[in-house]
Formats: sequence, C-alpha cells, structure tokens
Amino acid sequence: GEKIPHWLDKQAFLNPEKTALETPEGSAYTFMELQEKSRQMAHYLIRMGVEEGDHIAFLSGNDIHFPVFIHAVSYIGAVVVLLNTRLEAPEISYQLQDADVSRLFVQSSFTDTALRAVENTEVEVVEFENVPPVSSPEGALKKEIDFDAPYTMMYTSGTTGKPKAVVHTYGNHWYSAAASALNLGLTPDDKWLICLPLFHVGGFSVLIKSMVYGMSVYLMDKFDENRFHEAVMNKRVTHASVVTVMLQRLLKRTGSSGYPDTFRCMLLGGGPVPAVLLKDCSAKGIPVFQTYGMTETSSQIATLSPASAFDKAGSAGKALSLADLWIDSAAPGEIGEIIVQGPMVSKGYYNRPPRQEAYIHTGDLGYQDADGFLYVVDRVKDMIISGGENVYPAEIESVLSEIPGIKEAGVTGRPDDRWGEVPVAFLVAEDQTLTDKAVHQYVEERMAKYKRPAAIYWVRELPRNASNKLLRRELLSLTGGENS
Ligand code: S0N
Ligand code: AMP
Ligand code: MG
Ligand code: MG
Repeated sequence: GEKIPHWLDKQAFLNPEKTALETPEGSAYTFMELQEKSRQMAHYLIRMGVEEGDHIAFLSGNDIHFPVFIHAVSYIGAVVVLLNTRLEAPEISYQLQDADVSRLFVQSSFTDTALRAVENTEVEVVEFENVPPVSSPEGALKKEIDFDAPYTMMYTSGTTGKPKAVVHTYGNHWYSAAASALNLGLTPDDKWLICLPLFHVGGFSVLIKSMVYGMSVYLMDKFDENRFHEAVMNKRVTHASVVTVMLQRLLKRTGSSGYPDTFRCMLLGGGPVPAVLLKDCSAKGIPVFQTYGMTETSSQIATLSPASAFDKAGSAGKALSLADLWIDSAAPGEIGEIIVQGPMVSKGYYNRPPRQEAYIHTGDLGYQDADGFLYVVDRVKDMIISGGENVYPAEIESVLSEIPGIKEAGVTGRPDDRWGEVPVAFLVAEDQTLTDKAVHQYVEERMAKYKRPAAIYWVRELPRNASNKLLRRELLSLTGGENS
C-alpha cells in the first residue's frame, strides 16, 4: 500500500521544540521528546517480545503514557486492541480471546482486573508505566507508515450481542484527520483538549490529528468541568471534543460570559444532541459544531460547518470533503437509514468477512434537507447511548438470561436526565423467589456499570411478533406509564 514517512518522526523534524502534549498537572512533551519516549517504549516492547503484526491489548486511562504507547506500537507495526477501562474482567476476557491477543499492557491501577481477565488463558499481563531505559536498542524501528496496515482495534457490538472489533488501518486514521482539517481549518496555534477517553475513537483521533498536523494536545486524565473550564479560560485551548453529558455539565459551570475568542470549536458528537442544549450554547456564544460519526468511520464523517451553525441548528452538517453520505432509498426530507463511504471508513471487523461494498449501513436513521444537510433522528439498531457509551440490549439480555431462575430477558432504553438514556430490564422468572438484589449482584461482576439495568421489571411475558422476535420498543409500555 501507499506509504508515508513515520508521522511522529516527521513532526519531530518539522516542529522539534513545539509542545506536542501537555497535561493539567504540568507534564509536557515537545514533539522531539515525544519521539524519544515513544522510540524508547518501542525498544522496550521489542525486548518484551512484541513483533510486527502481533495483537497486543492496552488497558489504561488518559495517562501521558497512552500516546507514548500507541506511537511505540506504530514503530513496530503491531496492532493495538484498545480496552474500555470501565469493563469488568469477563468482558475484557472475551475481547482478549476474540482479538487473539498475546499480551495485555496495563496501567497499574487496572492490574487486578487484568489478572482476573487473563485467568485460564495464555495472555501475559505487563505493567508498562516504569519502562526501564533500553541501553542497547534491539531491532529496527519502522521509518514509514503503511496506509493499508492495521493499527487499532476497538470493540463495538452487533445485533447478536457479541462484541466485535472494528479494525482501523493507518490510512483510515490519516484520512479522518485530513478530512477534519479540510472542514474545520487549521492554524499553527491550535491546541485540542482531550477529555474523551482515548480508548474510543473520538478521543484517539485527536492524537492522530496531532501527528498529521503537528498540533498541540491538552490531555486530561478524566473529564472534569472545573478543570476543563480552567483550561479553556487560561491555557489557550482552541478545540475540544465532547459528548452531550459533558457539554451539559460545562454549561452549568460557564456562567453568562461563555469562553474567550481563542476557543474556536466545541466538537459535539457520539450521540443525540438535545435542541435546548444548542440553544443555551448559542446564547452564551459557545461555538458548538455538531458532528456525526462512529467507531467504524474513525470519528467524524459529517460535521456542521461554522458558517451554517445558526441556519441549520440541529443538523450534523454535510459529509466531510473526502467522504460521501446519503439516505437509503429516500427522497429529500424523507427519513431512512444513513449510508456512508470514504477512505476513513473501516474495511471491516476482525474475524468477520471484509466488507464487499464501498459503503456501510450505519444503523442510524436520518434525513437530508433540500440543501443536503443531515439530521440524525433515530436508530434502526437496538442500541442505547448512555453518557456517550453504547449499550447493546442483546448483550445485556444474554447475561441476564444466564441467571438461574430467569426464563427470558428483554432490555431497552429509558430516557434519563443525567445520562440521556439508561438500560432497563424486563424479566420473566421461572423462580418466583428471585429478587432484584440477586439480579443486581449477578450483573455487577460481569458487566460495566453503564450497562447494568437501572431498573428491573418483573413481567409475565415479553412482547413478540408472529415470528417470535422480541419487540424491544414495546417493552416500556409494560411499565404501565410508571416511570420509576
Ligand atoms: C461522561 C463521562 C465523563 C462520565 O464519567 P464520570 O465523570 O467518570 O462519571 P461521574 O459523573 O464521575 O459518575 C460516576 C458514576 O457514573 C458511572 N458512569 C460513568 N459513565 C457513565 C455513563 N456513560 N453512563 C452511565 N453511568 C456512567 C460510573 O460508573 C460511576 O458510577 P459509581 O459512582 O456507581 O461508581 C464518561 O461516561 C465518558 O467519558 N463518556 C464519553 C465516552 C465517549 O468517548 N463516547 C464517544 C464514543 N464514540 C465515538 O468515539 C465516535 C464519535 C466520535 O468520534 C466523537 C464523539 C464526540 C466528539 C467528537 C467525535 C468525533 O467524531 O471526533
Ligand atoms: P460509536 O459506535 O460509539 O462510535 O457510536 C456511534 C453512534 O453514535 C452512531 O452510530 C449514532 O448512533 C450515534 N451518534 C453519533 N453522532 C451522532 C449525532 N450527531 N446525533 C445522533 N447520534 C449520533
Ligand atoms: Mg463509560
Ligand atoms: Mg457511542
């Protein structure tokens, strides 16, 4: 495939003294320092036995070692499976096996979870934080980046409930960054704040933008509205990527003054955007850019341009200039499934047949107005989005159905003030003595907090159609309008 000079070597050459990364705690690396650290880490990984093409997993919060690690991986040509830090051991265990992972590198705060996840497997757990200096570098590091080579794997789920890994090539990530810059513009003083977790593509993509543009990144270890506010007011942050819940918390914090003019772009994506949120931001002069994208599209694929922010409020904009987007068999204004295509769209899932068509069906419903602007209105897929985290009913149902005494389980989303939506469960019991508490205890050890049912309803039967398919959208009506 097409090759380019290694992007970090290139930036260390073009912008050696420029700040690549800084944190609120005061750590900072120039591009030159980031290159040194990353190459050092690469030599350490080679010493640990990591080779080109190996699948290695990474379990870490937004530590400053995170970018170092992912660049080290690129110097070797290994593939990194990025694990969500909110997952419980059995969820991680599944992903490690499905992805054919040989080693799991962890931040020490996750070592216990990691060790439980690898029980009865051959996967080795390695703490990566205190990398000893490698005095005699072993093995050659890559000088080039191959657009066709796989780089990252991130898990999403399907309708069947079994998570599957989206594989991104370097080319997918590069084109995503390029398309974003062609839309948002670029200046040498840009500084993009990351408060999204780096294990999802929304956060990760900003690290790649930094490589492709030579842009500074302000990396927060976790979202916090006060520290975010402080950074935008005093650290000349120009861009930030957020989900709805974050922006809602920020709005409570901003007061009437909004942000300084240096702050150019609040990129808002990852889930539905309430109209009132856009209105409140507009009143405070906060430059919100709604974007539409997904793991499969390596982040943004459509974004509302600054010029249209007011005229087309509520829209996720038009496809970026390197991408295409249309509505499946629908006339302008009609709702249908959103279809996307472009060089940032993943070629497929690991261990699944590669995609045959140039485009993908997103599972989202939307329409385009007469001017071609996209409005996302609903989902075809039975997915719930809680605070920007996706929850797949089938996955929750399969765990609930394992509980002795449960005959059937149905899961759907319920609107929620704090998280947008939360999962709730409808259970048919064989054993009438089963309690809510027993169910909660069972799921606690097996699934991330955001996937656990916020409420349990015991019902006599689940709504099904003539071919016995569960009708998840009818589940809420079983609560009889009760909203506990
Ligand atoms: C919103 C976040 C930060 C909340 O986490 P936090 O602050 O840790 O929670 P707390 O308020 O401290 O409360 C803790 C309790 O709440 C539970 N909890 C945490 N998160 C959730 C949740 N999402 N839903 C339900 N409960 C949650 C905790 O477990 C804890 O419980 P207790 O107290 O009992 O222990 C956090 O959820 C977060 O970071 N969310 C965002 C995740 C994300 O990145 N989503 C986007 C994924 N999609 C993509 O990446 C593709 C789209 C995309 O690329 C994009 C997205 C946004 C912007 C731009 C782009 C782009 O295209 O570039
Ligand atoms: P993920 O799989 O975590 O990347 O989540 C992607 C999903 O988030 C999409 O398939 C949509 O369902 C949803 N999403 C992303 N952007 C928007 C948006 N602007 N409006 C509504 N839903 C969105
Ligand atoms: Mg989460
Ligand atoms: Mg999501």
